[in-house]
Amino acid sequence: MTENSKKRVLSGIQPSGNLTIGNYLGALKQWVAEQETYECYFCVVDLHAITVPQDPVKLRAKTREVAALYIAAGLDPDKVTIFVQSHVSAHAELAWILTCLAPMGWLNRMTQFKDKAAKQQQDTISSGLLNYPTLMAADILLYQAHAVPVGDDQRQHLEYTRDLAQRFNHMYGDTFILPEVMIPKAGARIMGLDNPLSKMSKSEATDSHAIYLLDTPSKVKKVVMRAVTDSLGQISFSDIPDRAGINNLLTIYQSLTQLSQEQTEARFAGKGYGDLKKSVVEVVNATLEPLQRRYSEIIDEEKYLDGILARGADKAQQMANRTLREVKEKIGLLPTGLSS
Ligand code: ATP
Ligand code: LTN
Repeated sequence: MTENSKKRVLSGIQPSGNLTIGNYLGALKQWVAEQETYECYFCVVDLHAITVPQDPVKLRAKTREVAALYIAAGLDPDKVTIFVQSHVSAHAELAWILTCLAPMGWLNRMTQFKDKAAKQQQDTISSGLLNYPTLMAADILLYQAHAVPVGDDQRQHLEYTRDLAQRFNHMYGDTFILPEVMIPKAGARIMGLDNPLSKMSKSEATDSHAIYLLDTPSKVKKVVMRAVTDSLGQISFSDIPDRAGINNLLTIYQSLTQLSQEQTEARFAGKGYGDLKKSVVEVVNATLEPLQRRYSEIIDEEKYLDGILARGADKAQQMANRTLREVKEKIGLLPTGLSS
């Protein structure tokens, strides 16, 4: 298939902390699998990260770190476009245009906003946090993405993106492709190891909450061996809340080994929770070892990484500006008169 006849995919991760195994299983792992089939755009969504307070020095470092992890996880910069969201100003511009079209009621319903706002002091919640899904819609619609590979928590934001695209198309004529959400069959929602009823999240502060992609083998072992389970002693998949800890460990194991649920359960027949935890430690460390090796090669090669991001921004700009020009024309913004 030629580049132009391929369907397009866009996705992104916020440089808001250390990437977790949840980010890997819900997002990165599917991205790597899709790079052969789709024309792919993967961005580090720094403008999303600043919807909550960030330290400027850390934000810059995390942005490079996340980009390096994209490559270390297996994305090939010669096949996919890797870029930093704020390097392509069309994102912020389209986000503003869509903000003027987005009913407040739609935004007020977003569960991620409610969850994140609940964790902050009322008077410090930014209007950017409320508008976050509109920026995400702009990210996706600028590239006329057919599909968006994300974890389960982003389903509602994708519906919002489609609704907004439909609204624009209805008001100004067909402009945007309506993107489909692409959720992995296993690993779409990895839960916290300290609290298997809440989603594993990179901005959660506690020590025993997550497996981070750059954790040492001994840190992985410590956090997995401490993971919350139950006292039933039964190793099987289950959606009963009391069994969420075991379900989560089995899910991590299953997603990393690519086994079916049946095969996974069969592997642990007659075994105890300690055996399951040890096996999870083994597969996690076997996955992280080559990723971390590659990461340490890339992160110190500043020129290599910056070159990839510069080329990525160039390529992304071409696509994004084409869509933005069309949008501006349709809504009646006066062109500069300069041909670009
Ligand atoms: P934050 O805590 O800063 O909100 P996050 O860890 O939830 O961050 P995002 O940057 O918002 O991560 O998400 C990046 C991608 O990773 C999204 O596609 C999201 O659905 C996916 N993802 C995040 N956490 C998980 C998880 N626990 N399980 C599966 N997928 C996840
Ligand atoms: N909102 C997403 C991150 C994100 C994203 C995107 C994902 C921002 N823009 C565009 C897919 C496509 C999240 O995971 N919290």
